[in-house]
Amino acid sequence: MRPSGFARMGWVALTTAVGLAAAVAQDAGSTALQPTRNASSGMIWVPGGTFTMGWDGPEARPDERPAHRVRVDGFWIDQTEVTNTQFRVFVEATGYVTTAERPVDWEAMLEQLPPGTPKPPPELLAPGSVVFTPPDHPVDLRDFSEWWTWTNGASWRHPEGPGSSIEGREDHPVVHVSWDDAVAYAAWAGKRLPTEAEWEHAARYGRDGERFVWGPDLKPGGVHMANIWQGSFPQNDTGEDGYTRTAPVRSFPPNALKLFDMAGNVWEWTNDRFRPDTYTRRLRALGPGEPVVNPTGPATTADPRNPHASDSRVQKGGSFLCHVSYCESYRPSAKMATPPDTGMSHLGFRCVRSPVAGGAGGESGDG
Ligand SMILES: [Ca+2]
Ligand SMILES: [Ca+2]
Repeated sequence: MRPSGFARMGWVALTTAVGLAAAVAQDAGSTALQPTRNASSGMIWVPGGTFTMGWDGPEARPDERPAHRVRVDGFWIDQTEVTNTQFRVFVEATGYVTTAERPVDWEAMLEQLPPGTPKPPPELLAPGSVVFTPPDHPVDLRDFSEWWTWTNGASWRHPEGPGSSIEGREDHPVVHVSWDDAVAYAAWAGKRLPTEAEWEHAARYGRDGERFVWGPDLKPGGVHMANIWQGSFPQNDTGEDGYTRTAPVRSFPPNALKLFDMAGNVWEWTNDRFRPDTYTRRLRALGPGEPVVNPTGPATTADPRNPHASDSRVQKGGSFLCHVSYCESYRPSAKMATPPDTGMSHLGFRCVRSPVAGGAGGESGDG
């Protein structure tokens, strides 16, 4: 069998983090008085506002449609993706062990697989993660197992597997972190993961209704605006933008809010559950002309790529693997969905913080 759709239902590693979680910081005060940058924590204030979420252009996939008006309250957001150095501080302070560093719980994983799936060989249940391994020839783009390989020993410390390390990549985004890992880090830091709406609002800020977070053209004036893929996917990345695989955060121009890598470099976990019909369902419950206010995603998952998964979360922003011929997911409306126990070579995160404690749950009208 293929390694399970790569789902790893491991230990839901919140116990440590919950015990250590700082109370949500009280950056309270009126929005008008909020400073624009919280230098001590590397966060940027995102003013609340109304924006157009989703995309109706010809390149939009069904899960990006229909575009609709959304209003979100103001919040703080990390200026960069969480780096290896930042994640190391968390691990050293807490002793946290990531999902990829733990053996796979076969009984739990079985719940995400078709009934009767045979137990895989022991090496597939040993600690590991899914590593991007480019083939040396053109492949069928419908079969992602052509360029993803389950690799024992791969983790945030060893991004390409045993023998690789993050030495010299201290300021690169951490990768091979599951959603559970990201939530644990956020709780420890007194932060949380963004909703998809918060993430897209911050990404689009000042560029409402544009195709990219910087405007309508992929390379304005010939300048590379994001760490993505050039060449033939997945066998030959020419690295014309300066990087194959991850780049140090802050390597490309920031968006209007001075946020880096809101397009490309690594995908970023959000808190929202995935359904391909989220926006259709959202608008069904709404009167004409009204914006959706602070949406938090559907209460239940339906992920066609992981049909047996009881949970699947949304990622945003695309990655160094995105290319116009394959996914073009460096557009701010694009998204990916992954079970929360899975990490990959191109998947990281950044955190947000509410000015007052916020709640979580399904959107009204969902269920
Ligand atoms: Ca690149
Ligand atoms: Ca990114």
